[in-house]
Amino acid sequence: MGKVRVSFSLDPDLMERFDRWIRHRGYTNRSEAFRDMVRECQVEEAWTRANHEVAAAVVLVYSHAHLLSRHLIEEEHRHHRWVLARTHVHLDEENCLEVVLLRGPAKEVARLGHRLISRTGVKFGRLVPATTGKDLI
Ligand code: NI
Repeated sequence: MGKVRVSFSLDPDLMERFDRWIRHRGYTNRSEAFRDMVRECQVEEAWTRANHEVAAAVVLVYSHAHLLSRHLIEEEHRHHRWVLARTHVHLDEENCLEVVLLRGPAKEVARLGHRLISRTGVKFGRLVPATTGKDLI
């Protein structure tokens, strides 16, 4: 596939910060960093379209004392169409870490993710928006 050459101007300070940032991230050149930034914009944009198919990871930390596992599993069963997989590890005597992988229309995936996170007893919850990768180059 051919490439398009892009040139744009930036303040020297901003360029310096960008170069520092790409070094910290482990990029070896500006082009690869820029490509990833554009892909990130694409993923973000896809999430604004309700029916667009997306993937996501929901990260949950909770105390198993709340019988929360059961509620979470019930919720996942109710929306099994969107649940790809789940992983549960016992962090210590009390705490559990769970990662639920979802795939489906952005609206449904976001709704289910937020429903899991907002359950009483969840100490930490994050919906990590991802992509099925189909539309990315
Ligand atoms: Ni556990």
